[in-house]
Amino acid sequence: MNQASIHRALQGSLEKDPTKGGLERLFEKRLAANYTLLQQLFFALYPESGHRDAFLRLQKKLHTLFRTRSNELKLQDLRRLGEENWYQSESWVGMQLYVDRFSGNLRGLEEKLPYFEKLGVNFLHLMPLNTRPQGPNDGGYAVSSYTEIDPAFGNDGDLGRLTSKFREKGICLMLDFVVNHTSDEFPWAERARKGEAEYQAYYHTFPDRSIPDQYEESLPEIFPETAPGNFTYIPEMDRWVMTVFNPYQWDLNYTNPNVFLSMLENLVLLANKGVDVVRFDALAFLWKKIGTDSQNLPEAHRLVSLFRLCLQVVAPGVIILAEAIVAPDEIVRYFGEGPLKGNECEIAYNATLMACLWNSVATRKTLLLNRSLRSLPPKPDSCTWINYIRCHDDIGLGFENAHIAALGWDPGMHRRFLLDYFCQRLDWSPAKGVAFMYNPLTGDGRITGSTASLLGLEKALEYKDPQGVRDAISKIMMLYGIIFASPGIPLVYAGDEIGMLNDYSYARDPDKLDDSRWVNRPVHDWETVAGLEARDTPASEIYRGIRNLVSLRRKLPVLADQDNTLVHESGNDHLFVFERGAGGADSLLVIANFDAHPQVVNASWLSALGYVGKGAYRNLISGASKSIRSGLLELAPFELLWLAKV
Ligand code: OTU
Repeated sequence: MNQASIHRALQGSLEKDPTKGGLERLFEKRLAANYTLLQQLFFALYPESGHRDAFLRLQKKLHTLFRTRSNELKLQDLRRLGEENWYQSESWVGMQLYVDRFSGNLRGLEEKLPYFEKLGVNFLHLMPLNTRPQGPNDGGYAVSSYTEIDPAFGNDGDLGRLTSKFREKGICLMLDFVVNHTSDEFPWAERARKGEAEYQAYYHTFPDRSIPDQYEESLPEIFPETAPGNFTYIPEMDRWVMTVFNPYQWDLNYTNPNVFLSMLENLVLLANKGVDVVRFDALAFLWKKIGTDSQNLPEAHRLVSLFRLCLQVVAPGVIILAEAIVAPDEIVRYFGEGPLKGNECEIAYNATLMACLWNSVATRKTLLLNRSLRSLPPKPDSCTWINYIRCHDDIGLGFENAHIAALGWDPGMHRRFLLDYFCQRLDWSPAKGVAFMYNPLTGDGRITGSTASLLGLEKALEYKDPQGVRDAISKIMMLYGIIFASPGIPLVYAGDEIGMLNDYSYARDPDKLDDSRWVNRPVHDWETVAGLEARDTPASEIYRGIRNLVSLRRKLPVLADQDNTLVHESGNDHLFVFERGAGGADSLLVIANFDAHPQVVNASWLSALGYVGKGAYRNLISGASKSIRSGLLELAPFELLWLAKV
């Protein structure tokens, strides 16, 4: 039983009109319910002997922040908390987009609401809107204010109007909370640079290289090509500052309780703008320790849980997404463990599924996918996934070497093959991906590129290869059909719904040319959108396919994430087979063929599961029943089936 269920019980007894004193009293009840855990977490991070006053400041701050939250949002909190685990519903379908590249600005986005409604998207991840340096700014992840909107996107009034429209239409809003670092133009950084010791203590700063060098012995590099090392010398203050990401992104020092208290305020002020899901960016990096890789440390988990339990006292209807693109076993830990199980993040990116799907595209086999999914530790029943194919970042090959080796492959060679396959180093590969942070010394590297370009559409159009075009479209629909049927919220990366290809214009922009992730951050192609209904193009076929998946998913309550997923061994290494709601009348069996050749599965097995009867099966995606002429059900190359019980 997690704290959310305690709060649900607490509010159950609320008087009819909660705004009259009820909410105020409810705040006290919520604080009391979380108090013990809050105190344990706080003093575990900031020893009581030296931080009693900071804990008192925390309690006062929570009360003040509660008062800053509007009654409308407080009532939404009550409703959300009352709808137990609302975020696990099959009704959610998400889209991730850059407001400027999709619609110019926030006002432009308001005009695009019909586009989302027509497609069926009701969950929007808007990329960072906050003010950022004018030059390189990591796509907005170099934050110069956590509360001010960059004028390029609009202002608070525009966001306020948009979020109230979202609430009206039942659209869920996710915004980033870049919790690990600020830009070097953030007010705290400016004051640190001017020599104010109080603000130098907001970051990890050092007078010389002795401690940075100790850190470097075990710290990996995130951007080895463009930002080697993890520390940057700042002449104005004659000190080194920790910069795990880019030199203009200064890592915050959470051993300083003032950082936590200030960032908690920034978190609540962000939530009070009408945000429903807060994406904790790079939360794996929050706590640093010499002799470790300073990722996924226990203190980082305690810190995230402390944020979570504080936010819950003030705004229990707002939930947290863990952006932890790390090893599979580590990701699940962001849902909370032990007494913190279900008290850390409600949602996490399913980076393991994403990476394994791309591995299956390259190998046409599903062995690693099945093995990795099977070995994922179970997640708390109050948590769920964001399932995605592509996002604004690179594809990290985040699967375990042990699983690769268990399949008889050499992990190093296999990773090299994947980079060669996706990054245009194998002539026969249809993929047109771009290498990201490739290190020729170690062979390490990541991959970027749009879904359509990575799956062969770009190359097929280039070479006027109709079969290649058909295969690419089938693969796009197969991958999205898998995530639409998977437990969690499917997230469409804006542009994928119309098969947008790589955008190479970044190579002409001095602020972007050394970050190939920009190849997959296109300006939305509204001209293609205008022609979707009229013409029969790859874009219109993909768009109709995605829209069909959205509407199908909404009609299938079995797709809600009720911990009801079973990965089957089909006996065919090219097929990925999983079942939702096994044993129930409304269950769904998903079969995906990753091979370029037809593949078969034993019809008597499917019949025993209840999906083949009288020699036929019902595929919900095509809406048609199909008869089987032999003892085998045949799948075309890259075909995806959603089978209902017959
Ligand atoms: C996250 O990145 C964001 O998604 C990236 O866009 C930012 O560059 C980065 O943080 C810094 O804010 O934190 O858990 O491989 O995919 O760093 C991993 C590069 C992250 C990013 C990775 C990711």
